[in-house]
Amino acid sequence: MPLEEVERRLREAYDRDFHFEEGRVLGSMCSKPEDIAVKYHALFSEANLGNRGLYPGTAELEEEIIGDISELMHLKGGWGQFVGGGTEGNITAMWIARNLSEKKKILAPESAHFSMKKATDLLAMELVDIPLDNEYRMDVDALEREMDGDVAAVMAVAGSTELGQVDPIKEISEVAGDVFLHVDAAFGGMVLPFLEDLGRWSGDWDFRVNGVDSLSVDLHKMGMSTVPSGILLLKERGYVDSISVESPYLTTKRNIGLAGTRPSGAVAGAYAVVKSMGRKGYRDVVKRCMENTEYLVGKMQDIGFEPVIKPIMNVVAFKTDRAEKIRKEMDKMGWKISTVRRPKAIRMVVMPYVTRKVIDEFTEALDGLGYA
Ligand code: 0PR
Repeated sequence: MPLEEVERRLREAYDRDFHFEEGRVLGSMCSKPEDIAVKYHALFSEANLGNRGLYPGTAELEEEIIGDISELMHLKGGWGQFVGGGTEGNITAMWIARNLSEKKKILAPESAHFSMKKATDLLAMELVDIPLDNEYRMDVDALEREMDGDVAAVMAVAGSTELGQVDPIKEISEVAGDVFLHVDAAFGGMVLPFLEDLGRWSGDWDFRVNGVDSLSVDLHKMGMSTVPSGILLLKERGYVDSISVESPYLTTKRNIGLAGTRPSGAVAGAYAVVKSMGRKGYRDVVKRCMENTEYLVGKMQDIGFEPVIKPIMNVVAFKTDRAEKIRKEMDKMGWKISTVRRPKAIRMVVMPYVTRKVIDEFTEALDGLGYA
């Protein structure tokens, strides 16, 4: 194709996509990455940490950010690596738990992300859904009833996909005892530390809880960095021996993780955004998102919708029997929201690009449907 034609075709596809800055996507857990993240992601586009020895510079950036995020999650020592996202984080954690325990059962809350189904399918493990309490957190008594000698891992969620709810991780850890405990903080990991700073959250949910063995957190969600940017943290470095394989023809003797070639531009992108925003930068973003979430709740209540739970983070769902109908009709008007199955609800994620003006326009359009 002539270059002009190629570029025209790319532009056309780009224009057909929805873009966060247009403000009409209210159901995404990703955000427009910071400019500095995009710039340095592009600069490091050829880097491949799968063959670490060729990229000592990028490897150093990875180590530094893993160190910073470990500190944020109160992990001292341990081990961490960039992964493709929450899915790869969850699958890798379950892979380790299976190999360490040589057992097959995973106990996870009903609210767990669907990537847990992929994990158990791929690893030929068995996923047992643990029911939720009336606040939609994992029911610890129900977990206790399911604990037996076949359990390879318990997993808990810190910031559930549908409601932004946080499981009672300390209590879960007490019930799990010595069994491997994984925390999925894909979304909440870059929200909860700053909610704590703001006095909006208290209670341990990360490596401060002694029994937590692994935790995944995504920088391409509330970390404001480029896709794909997940991080998996392990309490003990030795855990990776259970999944590492010999890689004789590479610059390192053993290869660790699901991916071979690893998309490492995202590491530079993450470095750029984490270091330039710092704790204060993220705290300010979370503060604004929470204020806008509360503004959305107020506006929704004004037009007759009630939240399923008082939002803990910037994910909020509103009860309605007509969730799917509302989603479709709002979609026709260009608004992208998502739905929750249980309880039936419409769901919004108040990402940094969701402004009060957008919320006003959205609630006005929703009110016009007359479905409250
Ligand atoms: N764990 C939790 C708690 C999640 O919410 C998600 C994704 C994952 C794991 C999996 O993460 P990756 O998708 O990075 O592998 N949650 C959203 C979802 O699947 C992600 C999302 C992102 C949805 C952008 C919509 C969107 O526009 O629903």
